[in-house]
Amino acid sequence: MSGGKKGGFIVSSHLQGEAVQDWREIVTFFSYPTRNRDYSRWPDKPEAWRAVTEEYSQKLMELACKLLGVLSEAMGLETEALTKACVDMDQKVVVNFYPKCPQPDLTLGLKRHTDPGTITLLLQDTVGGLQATRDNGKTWITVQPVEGAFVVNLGDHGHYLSNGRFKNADHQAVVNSNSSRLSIATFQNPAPDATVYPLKIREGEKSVLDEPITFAEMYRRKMSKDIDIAMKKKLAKDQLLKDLETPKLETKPIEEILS
Ligand SMILES: O=C(O)CCC(=O)C(=O)O
Ligand SMILES: [Fe+2]
Repeated sequence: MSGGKKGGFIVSSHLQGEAVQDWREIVTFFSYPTRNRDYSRWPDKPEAWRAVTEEYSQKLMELACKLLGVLSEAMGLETEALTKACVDMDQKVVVNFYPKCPQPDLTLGLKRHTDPGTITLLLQDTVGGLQATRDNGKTWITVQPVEGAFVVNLGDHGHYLSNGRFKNADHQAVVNSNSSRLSIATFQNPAPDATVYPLKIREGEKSVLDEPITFAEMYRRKMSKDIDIAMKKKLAKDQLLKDLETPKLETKPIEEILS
């Protein structure tokens, strides 16, 4: 299998030119809409994998829609409002494998980010490593694994549709030197041409978006911002390495030199 837009096996980070790559391997596949299923990129072993995965995808799609129904009602909208705004719901499953890392302080399994889509359901094993921040990265809270439970994350799309009422979770995954870790993230996203704009703006509120845009455009802007940040970090790191390599001229007080 190969990586890329249609799914497959990918080692490490997806952003080109990053100074520090993610310490993870992923298998990803697109499960909804069903016409997007490219079975040639789905693992063919073990044999039951495809049937189990299809059932899992369907069950998670149902659960995600149920949760979006509850959130729509919490916004004072009809139950189907959020799923309707997604037009044709898209689902992508990502199996994250984080190998043991001999020097976990030097890297991250998955760098800090928000998920771009509407709602993510994450199943994690008992190792733990998912962290979230509410104060822009000053402190991190570990999301303790609960066996058989899903972590529910709202993504950027969910954030915009609710006009910021539902926060997009700012999160990362750390690695450790004792055990490898596995998590399965199931992302529910809107169709690429779905409109991104708050469904309801309450009195006295300002829209979090200046104008309606498509989800494809929202994603493009997010990626170009991420690539820009990655490039700046890489430049800063290269400069630091260059500075460290340049021999330093010893500075002495003038009296010492003249004495
Ligand atoms: O592995 C985790 O705990 C986080 C995974 C995640 O955030 C993602 O795949 O977007
Ligand atoms: Fe994530």
